[in-house]
Amino acid sequence: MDHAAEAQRTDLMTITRHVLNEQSRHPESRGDFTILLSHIVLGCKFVASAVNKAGLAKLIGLAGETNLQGEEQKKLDVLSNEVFVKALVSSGRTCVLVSEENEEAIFVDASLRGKYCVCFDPLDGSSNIDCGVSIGTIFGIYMIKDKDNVTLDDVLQPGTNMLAAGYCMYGSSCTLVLSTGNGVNGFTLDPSLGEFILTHPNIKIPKKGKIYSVNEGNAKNWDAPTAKFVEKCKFPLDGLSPKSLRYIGSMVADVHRTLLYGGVFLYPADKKSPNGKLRVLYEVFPMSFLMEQAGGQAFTGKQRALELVPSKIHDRSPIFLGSSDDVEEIKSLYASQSSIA
Ligand code: AFP
Repeated sequence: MDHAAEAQRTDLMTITRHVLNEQSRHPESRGDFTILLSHIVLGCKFVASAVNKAGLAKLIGLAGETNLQGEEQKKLDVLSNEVFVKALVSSGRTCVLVSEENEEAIFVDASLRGKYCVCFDPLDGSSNIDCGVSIGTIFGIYMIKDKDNVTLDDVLQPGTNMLAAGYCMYGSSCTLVLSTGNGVNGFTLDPSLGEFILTHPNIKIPKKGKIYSVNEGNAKNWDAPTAKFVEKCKFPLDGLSPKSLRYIGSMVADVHRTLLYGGVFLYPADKKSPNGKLRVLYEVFPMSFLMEQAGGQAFTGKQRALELVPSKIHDRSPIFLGSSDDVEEIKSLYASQSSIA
């Protein structure tokens, strides 16, 4: 990057300007999505600032509660959740919210109701907070079917119905990656301006990658296709170099690297967790949407991930996502297993 030229840049594409540009291509649009997004962006900025200050402010540490997955909740999780719920409700554009931190869906009061449903994990990867490793917020946005008759079915929709998805990574820089169904764009927070600036336009994942990303500590419980795929990554039969293993254990960071460098991220089913670990509505769907929009694929071991239909808001699913050729290889391993069975 030419830093001198960057410093002189005067035509900045902020995330708001970008979304307004997209909106102008839909003359019927009344700006509701732009308003909703600006509230999500506000939440991300708040969490970015809280994450940066956490060590100093002694925000790190247990809040003394456990969330519904039985995980210890950190203060930052609690804070981030409160910030996002309040930001989304006050946007006046949401109707139903599903958060990783709330057992039940939140139905917004009729006076503040809008047409969007947002499913989100306010601070994913929270076990990484104490050691300063990248963590993130993940979100997926749907449109409700009938504003006057809102039910859980409005969020229990297949991922193919999602209008937009994104994540914000709180790492060495703060990066917000967004797709509104027209490709994927990445914006980096300029702390001096307090604005997300377009830095990664039209992200396309490489067709094939050199990295695989998985928690190999679970290998003894994997099914045969997963074990075979990982074996092939390490000992390729076709004379190619082995793939490198990279695993942070923070989905946003692992998926962000996969999106930019290519390769595959997997959190498969295993004997102990037949549905894997990751949650459909606010982990699997948004990341699968982004992967497909960037030219990659997302597969559950049985089907295209976005075609799942969750039956409960905190459902989990195995997931394999990343470069198209790599996911294709996994699909064919599962296909040959089912043809043997
Ligand atoms: P935490 O929020 O408990 O750190 O879990 C993070 C996460 O949901 C996701 O971000 C990671 O990809 C995955 O779990 C890591 O799981 P393992 O620790 O089992 O590898």
